[in-house]
Amino acid sequence: MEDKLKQLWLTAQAEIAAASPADGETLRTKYLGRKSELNQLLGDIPKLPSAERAAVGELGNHIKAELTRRLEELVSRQAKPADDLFDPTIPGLTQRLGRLHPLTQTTDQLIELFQGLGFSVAEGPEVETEDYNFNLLNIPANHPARDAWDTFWIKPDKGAKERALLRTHTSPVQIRYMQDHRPPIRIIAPGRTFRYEAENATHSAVFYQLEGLLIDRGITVAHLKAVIDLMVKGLLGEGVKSRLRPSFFPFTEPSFEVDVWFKGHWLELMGCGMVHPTVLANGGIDANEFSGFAFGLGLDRIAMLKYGIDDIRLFLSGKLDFLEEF
Ligand code: FA5
Repeated sequence: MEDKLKQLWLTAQAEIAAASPADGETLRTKYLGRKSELNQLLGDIPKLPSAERAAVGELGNHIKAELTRRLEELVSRQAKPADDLFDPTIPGLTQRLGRLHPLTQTTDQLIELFQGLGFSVAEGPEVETEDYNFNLLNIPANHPARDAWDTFWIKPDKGAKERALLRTHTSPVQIRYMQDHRPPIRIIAPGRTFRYEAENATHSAVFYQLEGLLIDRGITVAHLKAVIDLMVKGLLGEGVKSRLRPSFFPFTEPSFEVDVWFKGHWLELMGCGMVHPTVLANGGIDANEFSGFAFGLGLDRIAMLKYGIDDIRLFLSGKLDFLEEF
């Protein structure tokens, strides 16, 4: 009896699973009707020896209850007209659209601005040699100016002739470009830079710079100042206060720092100056014939000003609620 019940259960289950709602009534008669096999088996239970009766009875009732439930479920599927499943008032699933990172937006805007002035975009490697990052920029080993760039050095391969590092600024692109091109030169070079520095609201160990380099005959500080003014105003607005402050960089002479007034204090935005004759010579350019200016601005800093962000660390935090504001 127990085997018969189990066999019946397996057959019924398979048939119900494969059935369509329209078969519901037929199957109910077949498996639960008065003349069904199940009903007959249940009717025979009282004839069993008393030791088996309880267990078989329980199995029989369980199968009956389960078949009833499954058949009801099968029929109820039919009860819903297909149209009910489509509710046009439910809001659609919106696609989450990606967007450009605020630093990318700022970079793109600067590229557009400078392309309008006839500059083109150049690039250089993030892993640099000591020569390009320092020596050829007039910063020899042991020069105190190196202290301005706390450097991530890369463990040298055995037999390597030169030390490698993560570039501390985008200025090496100046030399690389001069070595490959003759003046007139007008380039910008945006890119990622690295410094072994303690991080705070305005300093990050990984940040972005945009280098600018213009070389031609008769270029003076007046040209530099005009371009910087145009850039600051074009990006941050006509009314933005900025100042040029005398400074020192080994690769420019004279050198300046550009500061912008931000939330009650001057924020250092960029370094700049007239390209040092030694640097021109290292790039293969005759300093008697040509002169030029260069600048290196902090892209994170300028994006902070533009969007009113007060902590630089947010840029690389990967926080979606921050990124979705732009
Ligand atoms: C330089 O890196 C020079 N290469 C700039 C330059 C280029 C001068 C060409 C002259 C000619 P400095 O270390 O000051 O300079 O950095 C330039 C700018 O990068 C700073 O003004 C600042 O805006 C940004 N910056 C520097 N350090 C950080 C930092 N840790 N986090 C975020 N921004 C930084």
